[in-house]
Amino acid sequence: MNIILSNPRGFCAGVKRAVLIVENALKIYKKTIYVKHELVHNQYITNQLLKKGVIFVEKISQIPANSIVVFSAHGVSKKVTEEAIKKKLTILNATCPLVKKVHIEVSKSSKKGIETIIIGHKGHAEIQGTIGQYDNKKGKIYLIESIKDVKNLSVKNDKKLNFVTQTTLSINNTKNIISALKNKFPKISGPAKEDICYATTNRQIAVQKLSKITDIILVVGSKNSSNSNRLAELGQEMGTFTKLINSVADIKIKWLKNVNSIGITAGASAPEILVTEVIEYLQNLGANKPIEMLGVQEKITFKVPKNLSNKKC
Ligand code: 2E7
Ligand code: F3S
Repeated sequence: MNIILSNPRGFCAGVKRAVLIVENALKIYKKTIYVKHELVHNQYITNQLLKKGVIFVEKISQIPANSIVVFSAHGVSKKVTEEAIKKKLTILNATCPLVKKVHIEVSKSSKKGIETIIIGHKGHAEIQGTIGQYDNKKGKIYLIESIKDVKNLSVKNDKKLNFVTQTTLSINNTKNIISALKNKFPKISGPAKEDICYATTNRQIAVQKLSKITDIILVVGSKNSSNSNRLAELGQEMGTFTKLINSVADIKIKWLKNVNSIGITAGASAPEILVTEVIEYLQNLGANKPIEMLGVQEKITFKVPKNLSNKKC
């Protein structure tokens, strides 16, 4: 059995930055660090931080006044920021800079009263944060998830309309939704393509390539991780048996029957240690030394806020 490792895989620059923000905050402040939502959607990372004393909360009301709060990489609404300020919390913002960019777009549209359409998954933390940048009561922001939603959507003024997207969507699916939007609202403005980030794009391109040379793909990532789910969906759509696994413990031996070539990738929030554990397990079953599939080299880095470190991550 051959093991082929997807490239790129695993941590993106936004996740590296978010993890470093919390780790540095723990060292610098030597106080309880509260994190609003899961810092990133990965059970292993969450458990590691819990062990270090981090407290995860869903609401600002759960945090005592004057404490330190880290906003998760997925970003928060304006209301949440205001609530945190009101409570005199020290805010360490781990919102990914690529999400921040989308926030700025929505905020600009809101100020101008331009109706905005957001393509994304209802209930996801990033979507809640991005929708929450639109606070103009006269204008409106509409969430759509599918082409069917485009058909059912009606806006007040289709001459002044903008769209944005979640950063971790399926490239193919989003392309089709945007085409439908542009057909229905020819005057709509938005990003040149979409707001899907470089890491999501690169991992999807790689998994597509991986699916052509493997019998089965294991995607390391947690169940609530949007970008990891999109990788698993894509592998399956490409016709390769693909499973999303939280860790090596999720692997079922029956999946490996008659398999010659097994592909492994990891979502943007999944640490490499989990991939290593999967490789070790497969090698114990007799698999060959893993082969790294060639792919795009990612050079993007994001700085952590100055008060936490000058280091790049
Ligand atoms: C923030 C953003 O934590 P994740 O699994 O998040 P998703 O959005 O994929 O559920 O991955 C890293 C990440 C991706 N996007 C963090 Cl906005
Ligand atoms: Fe940011 Fe994309 Fe990662 S939005 S957190 S670089 S998956």
